[in-house]
Amino acid sequence: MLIKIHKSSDCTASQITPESIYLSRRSVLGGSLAGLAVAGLPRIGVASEASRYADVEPGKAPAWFTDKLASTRWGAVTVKGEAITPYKDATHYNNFYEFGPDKGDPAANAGSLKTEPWSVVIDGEVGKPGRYALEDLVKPSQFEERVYRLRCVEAWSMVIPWLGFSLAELLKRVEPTSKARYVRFETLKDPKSMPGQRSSFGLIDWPYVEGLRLDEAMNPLALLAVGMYGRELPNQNGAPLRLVLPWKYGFKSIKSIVRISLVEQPPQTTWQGLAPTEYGFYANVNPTVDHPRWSQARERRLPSGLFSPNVRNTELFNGYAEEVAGLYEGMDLRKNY
Ligand SMILES: Nc1nc2c(c(=O)[nH]1)N[C@H]1C(S)=C(S)[C@@H](COP(=O)(O)O)O[C@H]1N2
Ligand SMILES: [Mo]
Repeated sequence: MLIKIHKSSDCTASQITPESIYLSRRSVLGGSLAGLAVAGLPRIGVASEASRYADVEPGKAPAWFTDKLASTRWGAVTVKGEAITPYKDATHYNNFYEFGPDKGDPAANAGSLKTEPWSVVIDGEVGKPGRYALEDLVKPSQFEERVYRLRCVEAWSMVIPWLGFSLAELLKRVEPTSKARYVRFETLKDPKSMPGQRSSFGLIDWPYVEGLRLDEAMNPLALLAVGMYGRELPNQNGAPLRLVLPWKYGFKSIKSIVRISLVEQPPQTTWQGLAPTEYGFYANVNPTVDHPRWSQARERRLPSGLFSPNVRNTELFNGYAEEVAGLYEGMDLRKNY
């Protein structure tokens, strides 16, 4: 994302994806956000939930996570007729610069991240500020499985089944004041466990910061994820808590969140700070507004290889226009990129 143009070597990980994984890919049919919610399954362990996805190794999940699985709404949101990306690709082709600049670095290095105990500070323009233990944040929330497209600004994409809860629901609970207009999110800063923060890869001013307008944050599509593929989030995907905004470029979906602040002014975000002409505050997926160094009209859907590049057209708002276009009515999307 920084300075790299795509190389064909970027595809290596997906080219060696074993055939068993291709065969176990399922295509999921279903409704939209308001659509079908599959009834909660009887209470079973995390291992059997993970086996909903044949290619997933179950992890050792904390109690606050396993306890919620019993009442999870499985398949609450799905993508019609598009295959779910193999777990191996979703967990070994990552951007998480805290663990290094290359796609394989997060999987190789994120083991050092200590996700338990974890707490999140909620502050700024809220009636109920505080430092919340993750289990307390999660306890009142309804877990849902939502299958979303993820479109990176680098023109590759995946389809991922997330597990999480509505950001709007959490924000309402902490009672934003009438002055709150934006939400600012911050990732953990811990150079001891995050090699990217102590390396000479010094362009980023840590911690990683992202932001949304309050009405965007209140959109029902905005998800706080704690899991994917029926199990808890692997560290490289942003454990234990990350944002997922399927209508925006992937860099808005900030990982390993330690702070959520309700603020009056638009927050300065990491990528805007680095290259304001390339990465805007809104970063809505838009095939008609090119990145200054490449086209955004098309995307490589992973797994994508040299001989089957799996290229498709990019859709406005990544296919979620029905849900989010109203947020941007009257705005010039070319100026507000
Ligand atoms: N803290 C943090 N969050 C981050 C990033 C990062 O480098 N640091 N990369 C972003 C980018 S560019 C993308 S495309 C997505 C990738 O999410 P995934 O690895 O789970 O697919 O995470 C986003 N969130
Ligand atoms: Mo990205």
